Amino acid sequence: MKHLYVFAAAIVLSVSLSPLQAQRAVTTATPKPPATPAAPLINGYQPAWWKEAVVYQIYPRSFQDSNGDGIGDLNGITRHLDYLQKLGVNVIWLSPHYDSPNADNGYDIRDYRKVMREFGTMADFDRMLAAIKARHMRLIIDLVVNHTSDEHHWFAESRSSKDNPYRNYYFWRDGRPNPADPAHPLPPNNYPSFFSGSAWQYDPATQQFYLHLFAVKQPDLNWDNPKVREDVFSLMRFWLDKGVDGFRMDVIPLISKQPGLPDLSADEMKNPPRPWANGPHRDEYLQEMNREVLSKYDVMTVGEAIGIELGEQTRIVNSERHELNMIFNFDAVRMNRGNGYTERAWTLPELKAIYDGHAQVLGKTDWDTVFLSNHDNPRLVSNFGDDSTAEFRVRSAKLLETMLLTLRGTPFLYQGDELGMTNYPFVRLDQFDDIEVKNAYKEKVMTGMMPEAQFVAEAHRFGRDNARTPMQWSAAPNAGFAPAAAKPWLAVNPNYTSINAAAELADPDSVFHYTQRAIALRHAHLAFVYGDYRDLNPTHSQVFAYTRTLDLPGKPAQRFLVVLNFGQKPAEYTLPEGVKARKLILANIPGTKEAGASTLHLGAWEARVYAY
Ligand code: TEU
Ligand code: CA
Repeated sequence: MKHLYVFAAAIVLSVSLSPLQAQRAVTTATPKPPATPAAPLINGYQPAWWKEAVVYQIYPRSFQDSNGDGIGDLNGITRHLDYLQKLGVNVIWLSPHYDSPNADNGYDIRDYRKVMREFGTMADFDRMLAAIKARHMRLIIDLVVNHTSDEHHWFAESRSSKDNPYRNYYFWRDGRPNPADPAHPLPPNNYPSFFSGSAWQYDPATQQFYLHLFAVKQPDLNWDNPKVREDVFSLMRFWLDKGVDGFRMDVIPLISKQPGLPDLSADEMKNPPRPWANGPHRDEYLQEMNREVLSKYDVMTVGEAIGIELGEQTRIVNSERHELNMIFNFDAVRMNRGNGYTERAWTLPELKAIYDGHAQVLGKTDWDTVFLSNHDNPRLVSNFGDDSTAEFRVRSAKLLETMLLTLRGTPFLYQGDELGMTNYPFVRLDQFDDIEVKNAYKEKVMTGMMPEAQFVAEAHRFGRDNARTPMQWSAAPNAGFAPAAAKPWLAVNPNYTSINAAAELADPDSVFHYTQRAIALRHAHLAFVYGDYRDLNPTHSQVFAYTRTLDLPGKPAQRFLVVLNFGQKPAEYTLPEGVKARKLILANIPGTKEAGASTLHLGAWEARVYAY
C-alpha cells in the first residue's frame, strides 16, 4: 500500500516541473495515508518504509556551492540528486537549513520558517524537495528545538524585561552571591556547557543569568512552558505540510530539565548528559508531540539521544509508547573516546558487545539505527578504519560500509564516507572553524592547562571539522565543491586530487561502487532489515562474523553470513557448525571466493557477504 502511495506521488511529479507545478505538488504531499489494515508482520516486526530505508546525511554548508560564495547551498544539493539516486540511498537527512547567524553552523536557529540566506530561498527548498520526491526519495530535516539562537525573536523579547510574555520561554535565574566580588554574582548552578565554561550567561539588562547547555548564542528553551511546546509543534506542522517526511531531532532528550535545576553531584559531573537527558517530563513531552503532530503524518523520526543508555532507549523507541521511531545511541560512535578529544583504546569484542546488546534489549516493537559517523565525529575511515595507505583506506572503508549496511537497524551514512574521505591534516589552530574547538582552546590552552601541540593533535584526531570539509567531487580546483575563483568556507582536504567522486565513478572497484552494491544488497533482501541477527563469535578479537536470517512461511529462507576482518593482519576463521559459506555475493577483495569452505582465509581488512 505504501509503495503504491509513493508510486502515485511519482506519477504526479514529472522530472521537469515548472516551479509552480513543483510548488503545488510539494504542498499537497505526505498526509497520513487513510487508515489501512495493518500490513502483516514480518518476522514479528511491523513493516515501515523508514525501517527499510538507507539514509544519507547532507551537511549543506559543505556539499556543493552553486553560486561561488564558498558556501554549499540548496541548489547545490538539487544538482547532485542523480548522484545520490545512483548511490541508492532513499532518504536524505538535511542538517539545519534555517535562518541562522551560524554560531554553530545552523544549530542556532533565528527563524524556523525561513531558509538560511547563504543556502538559498524557500523557492530553492521547494524545488529541491520536489526533485527529491520525483526520484522516489524522501527528505527528513533537522529539528533543533532544545535551544534557539539568541537572535531568535522569542529570545530578543525574553531578555528585554523580566515581565515580558516571552520571559518564561527560556531559563532565567538570579546568580549566587559572590563574596569575593559582590558586583559579579556567580552562576545559579554548576552546570558546564558542552562548549566549555559555565552553562550560564549573565545578562546585564535584567541582571539575571540564562541557561545555555551549548554556546552562549544557543539559549535553552523552557519546554515546561506549554506555549513553547505549542510554538514548536506549529513550526513542525509548517514543514510537514510542505511535504517533508520527518525529523532528525537534535539533543532531544535534553528538552526536559531537572526540576529546580540543582547542582550536579560530583558523580554526575563526570557525565552531565546523563542526568540532563533524563528529566522527568521527557517522555511526556515526546508523547504530546506525537499526539499533536507526528501521528497525523506518515513520517520518520530519529532522536539524537545524547546521554541515553540502552535501557532508556527502549522506552523512547517502543512503538507502543508513541514517542519516536528510533534514536541515535552514542555507544558505538564514541567507544574510542575518553573525555574531550582523548583517545581510548577499543577492542572488537567491545564493539560486538554493543551491537549484540542492542539486539538483545530492543524487541519487536522497537527499532534501532546504525551509524558510525556524522557531522560531529571524525571521518568514518579515519576513525574506525585505516587511512594509513591508499590500499588499506579503500579496503577498510568498504569493510565499514559492509558492516553498516548489514547490521540490524536503519543505516545512516554521512556524506563523503561513500568515497572514503578522510580526516583533514590539521596542524594549526587557525585551520579550525568549529566553536567547540575554539572554546576548548580558550579553556585549555590559554589557561596553560594543555600544551598547544597536544591540543591541536587531539582536535585533529577527533574534531568535528574533520567531517565538515567540503565534498570532494572532482580533481578540479576546490575539488569541484565551489567554482575555482571561490574560497571555500573551510579548506578542502588536499587529498581531493586522488579521492573524489569523479574518479570513483570512473572506477568500478571504488569505495563508491562498492557502497552502491552494498546498498543494493540491503534493498534486495528483507533479511537485512527484519531478519534475525546472530553474532557467531563474540570474543574473537579480529573477526566480526554474524548472520542475518529470515524464514518466512511459504518463501525460501534468506540466510546471509557477513565476515569482517578488522585489521591489517590476515586471519584464518573457522565457521561454527551449521554455517557454511555457500555462495559469495559481496566482497571487497576480488577473486577470494572460498565458496563451500568451512575455514576462511581473510586478507587485511577483508569483508565478505555469503549466502549460506
Ligand atoms: O550535537 C550534540 C552532541 O551530542 C555532540 O555530539 C556535540 O557535537 C559535541 O560533541 C558536544 O561536545 C548536536 C548537533 O549534532 C551538533 O552539531 C550541535 O553543535 C549540538 O547538538 C548543538 O545543537
Ligand atoms: Ca553558495
